[in-house]
Amino acid sequence: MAHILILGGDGYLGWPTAMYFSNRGYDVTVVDNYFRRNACLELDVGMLYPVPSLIERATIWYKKTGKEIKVVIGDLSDPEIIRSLFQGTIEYTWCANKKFSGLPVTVLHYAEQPSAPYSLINYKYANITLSNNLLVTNNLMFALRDFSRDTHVVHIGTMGEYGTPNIDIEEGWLDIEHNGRKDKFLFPRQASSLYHTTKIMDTDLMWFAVRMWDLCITDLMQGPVYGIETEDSIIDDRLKTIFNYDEIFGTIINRFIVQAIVDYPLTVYGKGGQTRGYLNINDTLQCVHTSEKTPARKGELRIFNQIMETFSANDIAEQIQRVGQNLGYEVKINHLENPRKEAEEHYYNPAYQGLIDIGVIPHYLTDDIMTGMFSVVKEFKENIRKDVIFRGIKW
Ligand code: USQ
Repeated sequence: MAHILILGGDGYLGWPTAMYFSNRGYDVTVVDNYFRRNACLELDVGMLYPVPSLIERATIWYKKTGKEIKVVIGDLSDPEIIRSLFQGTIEYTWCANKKFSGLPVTVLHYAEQPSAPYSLINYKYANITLSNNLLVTNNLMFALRDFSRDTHVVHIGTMGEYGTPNIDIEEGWLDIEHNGRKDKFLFPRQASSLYHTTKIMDTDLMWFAVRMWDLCITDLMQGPVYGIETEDSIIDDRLKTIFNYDEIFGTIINRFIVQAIVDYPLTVYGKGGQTRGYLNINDTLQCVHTSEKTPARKGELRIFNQIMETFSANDIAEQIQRVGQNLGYEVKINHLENPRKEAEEHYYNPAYQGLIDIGVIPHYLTDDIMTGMFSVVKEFKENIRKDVIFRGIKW
């Protein structure tokens, strides 16, 4: 069984990824320090439903499927934790069989503070974001250099690295001709939050490690993800992923569906022309799996834009209003003063063919998919707290 190490295995994407690979015959180890849960508690952001601990979830998974997901609770910004995962000296917090799985064939790196608003609450949260995200990535690069240069890394980057330039966005790289000479460089990057800036810095750290030590890395520039259920979570309600609808950790589509259900006018920021590339959580799993099956070459930093379609904030609000009204909700749309500093009307034309070329089949945000999300969220309506939906964290 191929060993997959998932860094950040307790988060919105990490836990569904762990079940997905476990169900498909991989030997999975997850590592997490409960950053997301602790931050949700500290900042009192609420969640759609309580989520069992990682150990409880791995135990439920084992009982239901007979498959083991090994769990390590540890802070990956501590280099010794990452190194021990490669050296075989790690102490598992939970596993059914105590045997070390050996060097990972692939590392999936999700272990980052993922929220733009969190990174701009104040200097303290900015520093937590910078130190966690950069140290984890750097610790991973050195562990690979020292113990396992052939391990393929799949890192979740962000489309936000590119910002919203007035030219077409390529997949990671740009051919440049200057004074009659040609070369290929990382596509120019200009993020509009400190969180997104750490992802630019991650790409730079990984590109350095690839050039110096011939590592093999795939960096997936992902857009905002939506969705709750995955094929693997439907066997038990307690296996559902962490679902946030608050201003800090919730992303726009998930937030708007929750807002529609509790009759909270949809919080479109500013003019609502902000356009991004979106994807279903199930397509995140598919993209990561397809990247894992067709790894980057040694000495290659391979970059894909991981989105399936583009929408403006207004497009999303209008679709949710239409679907919500068909379901009997009275959905209002509100244009709030934008707490973020971002272009509200801009050119946006990213390329996103690379993942399709290696076999990904896109799924789209249809009215049916939205209706399915409404029906899951509705079950937890009583838990929804209106006070956490908008607090106005300013850039
Ligand atoms: N927006 C609203 N109203 C809201 C929430 C968001 O109009 O209530 C707008 C924002 O102003 C922004 C867009 O919707 O223009 C997306 O915002 P978001 O909060 O859904 O996503 P973002 O902050 O960009 O970050 C999310 C994830 C992050 C990931 C990123 C991909 O939290 O981890 O990297 O999406 S991307 O946006 O492509 O950079």
